[in-house]
Parts: sequence; C-alpha cells; structure tokens
Amino acid sequence: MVVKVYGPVFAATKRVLVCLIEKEVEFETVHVDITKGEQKSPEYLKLQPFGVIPVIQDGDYTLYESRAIMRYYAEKYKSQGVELLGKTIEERGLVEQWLDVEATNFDPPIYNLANQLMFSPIVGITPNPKLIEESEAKLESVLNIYEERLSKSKYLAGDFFSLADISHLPFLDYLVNYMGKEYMVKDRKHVSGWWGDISSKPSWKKVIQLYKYKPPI
Ligand SMILES: N[C@@H](CCC(=O)N[C@@H](CS)C(=O)NCC(=O)O)C(=O)O
Repeated sequence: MVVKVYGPVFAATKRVLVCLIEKEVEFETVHVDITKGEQKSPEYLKLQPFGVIPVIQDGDYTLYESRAIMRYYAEKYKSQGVELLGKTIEERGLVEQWLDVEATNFDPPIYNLANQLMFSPIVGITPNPKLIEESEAKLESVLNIYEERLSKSKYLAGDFFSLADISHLPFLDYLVNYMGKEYMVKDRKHVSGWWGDISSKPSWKKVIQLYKYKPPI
C-alpha cells in the first residue's frame, strides 16, 4: 500500500516526506495549496479537521500532525532504512527532547516569521514589524542555545542523524532561502555547519527537487 501524503510543497509536510524517504517507504502526494485556502475545503476537513497540512492516508489509516506521522513511521519501520530514533533508550530520550524543543521553542518564532515575511503578502495582509522584530529576537536566543549544543555534538540528539534534525529542515530552508535571513544561520559556526550537513542529505535534496516551494508572487 502506497502512503498518500497531502500538501507536499509546504513546510510541515516536508518533514514527513524526508522521514518516509529515509525509511524507504513508498509514497504518492496530493497537492493542497494553502495559499488558496484549499486546506479549509469541506473535503479536506474530513481528513484533517483543524484545516492544516499535512495529513497522510495509509490504506484506511489516517494520521495528521507532522511530528506524530514521523514518529509513527520511524517506529513502524524501525528495522528498515536509516534508524531515526536512536539505538538506545537514552538516545531515544534525547531525540524526543529535541523534537519537543523544535515544536515548542524553535517553531513558534520561525513560523511567525514565515507567515509575516512569506505568506502575509500573498494573502494581502500587511506584515507587522513589531511581531517580526520580536520573533527574530526569540529565534536568535533559541539559535544561541543550538549553537552551544552543536558545539558538543554533531547532530541535535547526539552524534547521529535523527527525527530531531529532520524536523528543523523545512523552516530553516524558509529562513535561509526565502526570508533573506541566512545570516541567522551563517553567523553561528556550529549551527551553520549542522545546516550545511543536514541540508546536503540526499533525502532533503530529493524533497526540494520534487516539491520546491515557488512563491506565487
Ligand atoms: N502542528 C501541525 C502544524 C501544521 C501547519 O501549521 N501547517 C501549515 C503549513 S506549514 C498550514 O497548513 N498552514 C495553513 C493554515 O494554517 O491555514 C503539524 O505539524 O502538522
């Protein structure tokens, strides 16, 4: 059964796609354009009642929330493809810790920045300079903690690539390649090296080659 993944062009879905490629799971994609509000259509809401992407269908099994989907496939196919959850319970704990750090510390400010700088103009909303400034300041402090962490280990959870790293790829891509804020990564030696490494993974390169986000304006 091929996994059906909705909304491949946008950030949260790209986490899922990288995970599926690393786990060697076959998938197909269904386009959902959030800049046109397609994620709020009655048909889509039957699959994802909160009206956001992604959602997956695996036979008659439906699952939403990008990080839950990644955890599900990394566990389901534990002995297939790249191990993304760590080899010991202690490594697993650190993967979970950094996944939560991504969701609760990193994602809110970078999500606000992406909305303000990339998506508000598309839907005719004037960006809010105060929110941009505050979000950038919050993200700076988060990245300072990452810089310290990455000075001690190659990847976030340790010296192995994991879901925690994958989870950061899509919004770092927005930050570096779409928001004009590459300096936030480049100015931090260890964050920069880590970004260079994880964004060179063939799974990520494949995802951006197949599903590159192209701004409509
Ligand atoms: N916690 C959700 C967040 C998903 C999310 O925010 N998706 C964004 C795209 S990256 C979206 O669908 N935005 C459209 C909207 O909010 O209407 C997940 O990780 O799956």
